[in-house]
Amino acid sequence: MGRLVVVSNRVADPRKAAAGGLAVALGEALNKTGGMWFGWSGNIIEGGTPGEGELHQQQSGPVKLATVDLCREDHDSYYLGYSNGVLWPVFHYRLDLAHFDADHIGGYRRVNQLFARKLLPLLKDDDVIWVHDYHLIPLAAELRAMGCKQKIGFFLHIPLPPQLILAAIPQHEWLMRSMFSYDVVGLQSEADATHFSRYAEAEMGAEALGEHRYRAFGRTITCQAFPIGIDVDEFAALTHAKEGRDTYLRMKEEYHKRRLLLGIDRLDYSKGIPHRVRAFRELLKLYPENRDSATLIQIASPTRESVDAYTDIRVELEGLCGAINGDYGELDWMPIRYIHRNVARKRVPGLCRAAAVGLVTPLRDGMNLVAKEYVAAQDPADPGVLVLSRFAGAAEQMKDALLVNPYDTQGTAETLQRALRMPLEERQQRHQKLLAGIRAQDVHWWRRTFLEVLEQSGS
Ligand code: ADQ
Repeated sequence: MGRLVVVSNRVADPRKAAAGGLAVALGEALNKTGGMWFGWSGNIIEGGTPGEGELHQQQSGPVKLATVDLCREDHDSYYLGYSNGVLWPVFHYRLDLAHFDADHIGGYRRVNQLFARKLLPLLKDDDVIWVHDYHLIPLAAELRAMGCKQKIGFFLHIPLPPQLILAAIPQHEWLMRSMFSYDVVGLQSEADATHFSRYAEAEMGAEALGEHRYRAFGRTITCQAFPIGIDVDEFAALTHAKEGRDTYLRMKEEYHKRRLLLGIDRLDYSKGIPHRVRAFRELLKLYPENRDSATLIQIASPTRESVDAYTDIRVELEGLCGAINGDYGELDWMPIRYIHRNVARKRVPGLCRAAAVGLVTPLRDGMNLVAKEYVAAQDPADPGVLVLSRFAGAAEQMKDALLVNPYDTQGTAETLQRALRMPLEERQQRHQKLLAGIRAQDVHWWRRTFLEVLEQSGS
């Protein structure tokens, strides 16, 4: 295989300790091939010229990090306006939260063209390019228009919604057509792959050739599910490392009389956090014995705070947690500990291990890695129970979790009660199966499989 070139909105230095599983897994492949990671630098240039941006290049071991600055206008329309104000809500089935502002599409196109212009001269003939996520859907089309002949793959980390939801985006035909400039389009779940296939056949008259291959606009592409995983061994090792262990012991000491339920998410409306908190309130109401034993710890890290919908969800959640603590709290017990901060990555495994129940209840999620992290961190001899939304991509693989419909408050509360009371033997059996599943399809499997299919593709 030639050199791997990864392109994503943000670039992570794979050698930095804070890098998560994805950066580490891609970093491994980049290290092997002496590749390049290309994306936005994170710099916003006030008063800069739209469509222009300085390129920075830096070597990190064998990997080249190449990044481009964005001017304020481009950043606001490409990143805040179109990527996070249109694509993120619509792809998470939230048409009500989408703002279809005609100015934003211009910025989205401009930045994709800028990336293509800056990337093209850095490419070698036998490079294999792997583009990530919704910010960069038209990148391959822009690169092809400039003469790029290399293999280009695309992986969408978020869900791909059904045809009639996608069709609400005024530029849906242009967006979906641009996927045909890739050689391989990777999606998180079989459900997403079905949505692609229906859209491609119904809206674009694509011909399904079998074995995940589709032909339209004079090109043949492969589109299939490659469910992303985590680095299970790395995560389990972090559970036993100093910070993981210290966190676990501290939690056990602090909450020795309590059963912990844990939620860890970015504070995003797709994660269903208020629904989860309402289900917890229902648990306290329906099963009062939990009032002096259960505690919900909800850690929600700040994200995209300059998009209005994110301010709204924060206000809603704070009101809800305050009300429940006011209604049910005692002098020596608060039912909910809500923390609006990021927790250091090395502490997350210890937190997960200390929790009797892991709550992963998004309203819609491409995959959700926290579900897999929770399982990886458990003590196999006395594992906790994963309560997982059927609307997370992870639910397709993790059938041995307790699956819930997060919109059904009472049903979720009943499942929480079941999780809290589950006998040891059943917990062990479920955990064993879940662990085997996330091991078989871990992040290395994901990267290998995607790159093999990309390597073998040819149109
Ligand atoms: P995200 O929406 O960011 O990712 P997720 O898959 O849950 O969601 O990954 C979040 C990561 O950040 C996990 O590793 C988690 O431990 C960590 N994290 C979250 N909140 C944290 C907090 N408060 N403190 C510390 N760490 C925190 C997108 C898609 C997902 C898809 C991934 C990968 O939306 O569906 O699974 O990409 O493809």
